[in-house]
Amino acid sequence: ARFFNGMTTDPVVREEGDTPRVLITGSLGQLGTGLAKILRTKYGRDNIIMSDIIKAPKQIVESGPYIYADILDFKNLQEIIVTHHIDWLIHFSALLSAIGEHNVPLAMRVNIEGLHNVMELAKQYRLRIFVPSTIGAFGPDSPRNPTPDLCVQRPRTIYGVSKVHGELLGEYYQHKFGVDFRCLRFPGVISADTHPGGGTTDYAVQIFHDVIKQGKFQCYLRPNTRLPMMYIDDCLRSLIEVMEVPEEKLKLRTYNVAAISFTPEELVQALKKLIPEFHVSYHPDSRQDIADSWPEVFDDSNARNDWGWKPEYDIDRLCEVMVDKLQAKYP
Ligand code: AKB
Repeated sequence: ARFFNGMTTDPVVREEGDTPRVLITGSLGQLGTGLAKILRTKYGRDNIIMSDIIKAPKQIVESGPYIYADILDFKNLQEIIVTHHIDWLIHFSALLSAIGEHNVPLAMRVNIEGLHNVMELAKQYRLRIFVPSTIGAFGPDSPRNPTPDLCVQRPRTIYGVSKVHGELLGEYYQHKFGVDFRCLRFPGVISADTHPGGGTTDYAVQIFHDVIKQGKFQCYLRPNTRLPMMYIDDCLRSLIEVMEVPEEKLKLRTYNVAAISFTPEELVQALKKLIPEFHVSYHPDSRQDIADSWPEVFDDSNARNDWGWKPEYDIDRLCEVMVDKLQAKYP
């Protein structure tokens, strides 16, 4: 038996092409439910384990395996990996940018200590691990239009600091221990079925709900604040594509992925093509300072060249699908 991280038994290493068994942490957030649905169709319902620390709604529990997993409890995580024969770990648990600023100690625990736990697990159990990063991993000294993969980062939020730490630690574990770490920097993600929580880009989701339900919207960013954004289907497709790409194609372990960049004003204009009458007012708050330090346009040419990334949703298509879905939800 090989000596492996203090254990004398060989870890079971999955063969390329085997159906992966996947654990998703923080799966009740904005991305987990949609990702689990797609992965279950591809790899089988029971191979995708959703997890979080709160009780899930009935439809989640009925849709496939859902378990309790606390990313701060290393032993609990070890037990889950072993019991469920996990091969891939998709680590979504995190506090987003705006809420992180209001609870820095909690953000440090969840975003940094939690990450340490999952990186160690990936090393011990030879997991392929995905950790999302973000436009928020850049800061006021970064080139903002366009922002390439490799440049000065130096973010000013605890969220951004924890994400740069995640990128660097993952890349370190990859070259030092051979951990199959994969990471994408996502723009603001826009979805109709699930809500983001505590982010700086959330206005671009909220506007659809408020305009459809109340015919008005109050925006916490100035009308000309340009940020990179992406519809959830593009986001989840990029994640699955980067998880499935053969290792030798990955020249980087952390890639920018981009789709659209717009300002609140441009989103309002695009939405007015579908819903001509609604009222918008602008009252910038502390999220404006965060947005002002982030990229305006993301350069994702490495993802496009290395593994064929290509977004499908522009601003008009994004508005059409959001309005269709939310008008059906709030008739
Ligand atoms: C946030 O606004 O904090 C997130 C992000 C861009 O990472 N949506």
